[in-house]
Amino acid sequence: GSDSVVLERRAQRVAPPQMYQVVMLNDDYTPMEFVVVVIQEFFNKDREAATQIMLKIHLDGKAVCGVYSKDVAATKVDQVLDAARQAGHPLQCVSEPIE
Ligand code: NFA
Repeated sequence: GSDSVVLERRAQRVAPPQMYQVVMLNDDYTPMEFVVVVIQEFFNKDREAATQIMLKIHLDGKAVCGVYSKDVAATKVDQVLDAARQAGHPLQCVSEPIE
């Protein structure tokens, strides 16, 4: 009957994809302005939001810059590390599964 149709549709429903947060770490050497520009460029934040995230990293030791699918999060990490290395800064970031 119509109840079994509902149950079958529930059983077929797939789990949502695991999401990953990209966490940026503080260090003593990377200039604040560089961090703000990187957050604006790769995490699609305006200057005000990027500045707030940078200050949270500076004060707390780390902060979440964004939440993405696994592949996109890994690409964000690569982009940040490439930009930091090219500029000669030790800026670090990692992606980690949420929950
Ligand atoms: N702590 C760095 C400084 O004082 C700024 C910084 C912020 C570095 C966020 C890394 C991440 N120049």
